[in-house]
Amino acid sequence: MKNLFRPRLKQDQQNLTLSLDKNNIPEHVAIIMDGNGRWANRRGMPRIVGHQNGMKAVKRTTIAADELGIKYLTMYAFSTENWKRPKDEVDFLMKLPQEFLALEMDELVEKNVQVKMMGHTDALPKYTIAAMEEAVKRTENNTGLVLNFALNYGSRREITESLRTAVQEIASGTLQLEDLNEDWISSRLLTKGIPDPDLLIRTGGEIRLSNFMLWQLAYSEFWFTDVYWPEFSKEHLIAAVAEFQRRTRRYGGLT
Ligand code: V07
Repeated sequence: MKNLFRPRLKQDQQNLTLSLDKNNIPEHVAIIMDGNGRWANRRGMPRIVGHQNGMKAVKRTTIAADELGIKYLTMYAFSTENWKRPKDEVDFLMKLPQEFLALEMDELVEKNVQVKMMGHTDALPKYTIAAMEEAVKRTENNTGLVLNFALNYGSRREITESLRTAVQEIASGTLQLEDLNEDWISSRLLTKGIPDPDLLIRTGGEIRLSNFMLWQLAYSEFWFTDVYWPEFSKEHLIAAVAEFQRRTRRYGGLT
């Protein structure tokens, strides 16, 4: 099952990186990190081992993205649909932010990464929220790559809530109907202050959006791979960015 063509040498990786156009690096990359459970199953291990290894891939990919010059990285860690999974698995997932903080954060803090969060956090256990808030707080003065975790995120709910706000503000007279435009809506979404993704990556073989950033991905390039998330490496990220550059080159200078 091992991919014999995956470059293993630092030199190969540098050559791959050098093949990219430095002037056309996507500013914001969003990732649907799928295939953790299946990766574990294939090895005869419990699904949670897949999630554990998925967490390591989060750190690895963040560092790789930073090295390529990507400025914003949004990672879909838990969807509003994920509550339907077995309770044991959900309980385990809810402990991952804590574990990430304990095991993986030091290196990211050192690399000047800023952690942000988007999602409907009300429904999460207290210790999950506490760990996320600590990750955000520990990095709030950092100025490097923004690592934005989507946790208990659902795009239709996000859009629905902005619509409710709009109707309320119009009813109370604080918003005029003619001022309700695309910019107003964008400014009320959970991504406020973050540019729309230039590139969406989904691992794990499924070719769908699964209620992820429906508004924000309107003009993004999509890149899908069968690779399971725990196996995602810098080479895959470079391949995705290279494909992004091939597709956007024809507009060169015009966009
Ligand atoms: C989760 C690991 C990645 C693969 C996809 C699902 C499992 C990192 C976090 C995290 C979240 C917030 C934070 C620090 C770390 C995380 C969940 C699941 C729920 F401040 N990975 N990861 N959270 N997985």
